Amino acid sequence: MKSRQQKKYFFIVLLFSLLGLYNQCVPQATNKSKVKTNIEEPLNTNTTGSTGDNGGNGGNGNIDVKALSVQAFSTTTHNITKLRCATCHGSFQQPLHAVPDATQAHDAIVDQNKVDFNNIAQSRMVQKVRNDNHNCWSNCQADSIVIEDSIQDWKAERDRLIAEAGGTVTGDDGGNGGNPSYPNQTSESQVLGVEIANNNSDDGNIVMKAETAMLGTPMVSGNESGINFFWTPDQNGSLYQNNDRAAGTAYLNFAVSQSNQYKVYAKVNAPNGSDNSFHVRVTQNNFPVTNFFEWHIDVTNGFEWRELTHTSNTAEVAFFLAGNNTYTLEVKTREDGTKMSDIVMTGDPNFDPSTYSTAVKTTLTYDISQIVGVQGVKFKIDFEEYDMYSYKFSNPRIETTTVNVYVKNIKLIMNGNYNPQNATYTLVDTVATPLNGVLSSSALIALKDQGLDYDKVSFSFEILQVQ
Ligand SMILES: [Ca+2]
Ligand SMILES: [Ca+2]
Repeated sequence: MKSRQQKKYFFIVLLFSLLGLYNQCVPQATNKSKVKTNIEEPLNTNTTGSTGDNGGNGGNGNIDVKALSVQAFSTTTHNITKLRCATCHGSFQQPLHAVPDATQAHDAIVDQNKVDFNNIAQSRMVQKVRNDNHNCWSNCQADSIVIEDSIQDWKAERDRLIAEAGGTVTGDDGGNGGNPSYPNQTSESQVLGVEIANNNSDDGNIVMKAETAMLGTPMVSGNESGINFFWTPDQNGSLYQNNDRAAGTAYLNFAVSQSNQYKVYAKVNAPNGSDNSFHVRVTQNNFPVTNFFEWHIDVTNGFEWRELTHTSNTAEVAFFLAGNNTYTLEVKTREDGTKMSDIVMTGDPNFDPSTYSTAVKTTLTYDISQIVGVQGVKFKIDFEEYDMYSYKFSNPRIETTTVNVYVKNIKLIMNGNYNPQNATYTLVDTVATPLNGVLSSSALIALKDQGLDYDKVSFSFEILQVQ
């Protein structure tokens, strides 16, 4: 029997599906934040107060800074959101910054750090429109300026009201000013989405996601049941030669750290004998590194993993790539109607795609020399986006070349706060040595707080000292 929570979740998904038919309000990222909020509701109660007015409460005696901020907001940015964003963010779409109630709309922005009063241009509310072209109402650049100006007015008016009430603004947007402090805390990571983009770890398998491909028409992107792919839509049953300029091409850049013989696997949808082939090759600076492989794919049932082969004989393909180089994988349409999703290039002869997670992984690295008092000591932990709602952390380790380090009770701090649900590494009680710095073999699955575009993490250690 379904629990009440499951029914509620199902209803939300259904609601979003229906709404998605009528408007553009339901991009993936926001959809998940809606669901996340429902899951996490009980957890947020302790953070609301601490982030408060971006740390602006300190030292103002009995002046209610937040009330003044709401008052200022109601005559500035709130007018814009009510006018331009209410269709979605005024009713069902988190953050609810366009609802009629000024306090609720204000808190939706402030408590989720959508505005940075110290750097208004960098505020998520501005960036979302300026860089992400998020539901602009006219020209995205112009619209982002309207939002930016309104936030400037909001801040100026708020500060004026505070001054009028006899206070001063202190610790304005000190970020974590109101957050609790934790022992032996590392610096914060960058926003996790940036960490992933900058620091793709290489475990010998190179993952390429369809959604990162640069596409030349008639190759286009698509999404089915959450699976991103590219394809040339099946139109005239066309069959293209590999030198046909009319064929669509997907270009995927990748970096190789280790020299090796590489094989290629891809998750493909090849439903029948006329929709089941690609041309594939590797290039470097537009020069071919391999010839084109003519990949005839065994017909699939939906998306399935297949290994790249050559010609209708399906000869096995492996090719040498030199390490410390960047390359491009070119996937060219042969038969239209064939779809390609995730791709893995592997130097592992025993690679098994069915058990491999194509989530893009990265390693978070923290310099902890200041904490332990010895130069060159680092704390590292692998990170990936686990699913729509959660992150996965694994393989926490200390990198030390000269000293042993005693490590006890590690806490994951997300956006300045520790969530007791993320207690996996609090059990750590071990000594890391230059030969073996592994701290735990367990993985920690942590609920997202505000998503890849916002969340930053640091770590705290009850004990972290040279032994
Ligand atoms: Ca076809
Ligand atoms: Ca065929």
